[in-house]
Amino acid sequence: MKTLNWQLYQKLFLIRHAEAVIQEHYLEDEMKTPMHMSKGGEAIAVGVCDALSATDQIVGTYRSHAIYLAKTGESDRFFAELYGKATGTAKGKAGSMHLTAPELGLICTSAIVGTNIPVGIGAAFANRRQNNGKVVAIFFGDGAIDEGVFWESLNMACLMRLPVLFVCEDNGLAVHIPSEARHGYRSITEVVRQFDCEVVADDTTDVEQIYRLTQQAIRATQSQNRPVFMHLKYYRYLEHVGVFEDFKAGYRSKSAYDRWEEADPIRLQREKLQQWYSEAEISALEDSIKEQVQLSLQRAEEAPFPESHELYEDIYA
Ligand SMILES: Cc1ncc(C[n+]2csc(CCOP(=O)(O)OP(=O)(O)O)c2C)c(N)n1
Ligand SMILES: [Mg+2]
Repeated sequence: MKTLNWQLYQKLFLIRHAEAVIQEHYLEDEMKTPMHMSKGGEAIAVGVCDALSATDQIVGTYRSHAIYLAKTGESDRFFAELYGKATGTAKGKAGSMHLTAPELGLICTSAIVGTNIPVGIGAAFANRRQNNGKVVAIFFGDGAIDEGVFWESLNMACLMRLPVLFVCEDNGLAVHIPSEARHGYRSITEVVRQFDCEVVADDTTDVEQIYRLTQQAIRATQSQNRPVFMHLKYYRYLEHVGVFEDFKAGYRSKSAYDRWEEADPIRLQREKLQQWYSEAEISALEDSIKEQVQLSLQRAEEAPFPESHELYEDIYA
């Protein structure tokens, strides 16, 4: 318990702090990439990614800062990518919306809603053929459910009994449009329950609970030979794209934010740690992460841009 909570908090704090540093520097206009911030949803990324084994695989969306940092724990290549530098995850060509770490199983993230889902199904199919025991976690937002490719992929995964976790990060919004204005059914979990898969649903902000739910989901997909649909709710603290709060934009109220913020995932976990660790120990951990991020930022700023010939390398056409 104690060690697990410490490990999970380390990741949560890294993500929250790295994004705070992005917020601080974004307006300098040196990070030439749209930013879809993870703030508010960190517990889902950390809980799921930490429960996966080192060889399991992940596909994500353009809102994947949290997934990348949770999976890798590193911030040098992350910041370099945001700054468009040669030392970035994709040599500065991909930006915030296409963070990857294939060597650690983070196969792809994609800016086009829903397009990562069939990639995850393909990977799961390959894993099944190779009988290698790997599980694929497919992250997507509630907006991706509105795409036909979600339903086709779910259908194929259930039909082929693939070892997949469908991880729906439901913030109730697609840009500014609430779920109620988009869905012709009352409950996505009730609809998905009609498929041949296990369904897990929770609106917790407790990373430890998400970690345990994911462990159960992994056991279920492996023992039952069928996918698990995980429906996890969170509150998007910031605007759809960009680094600011937008409660005055008129499409949502500050009171909902206040309710979710009371159970903020980072604070919740920090309070748990206080049972076992002194304030000095927790602060020392936070300081070391702040130092890591500061160094990454500095290295990213100082790193070179890719050379012009790079423009034609690592591309398909
Ligand atoms: C196929 C496609 N249609 C529309 C868009 C424009 N778009 C970008 S993000 C987004 C909303 C997606 O919402 P959701 O899947 O819930 O993810 P969230 O941003 O809430 O994390 C839309 C419609 C797109 N990128 N791709
Ligand atoms: Mg959404």
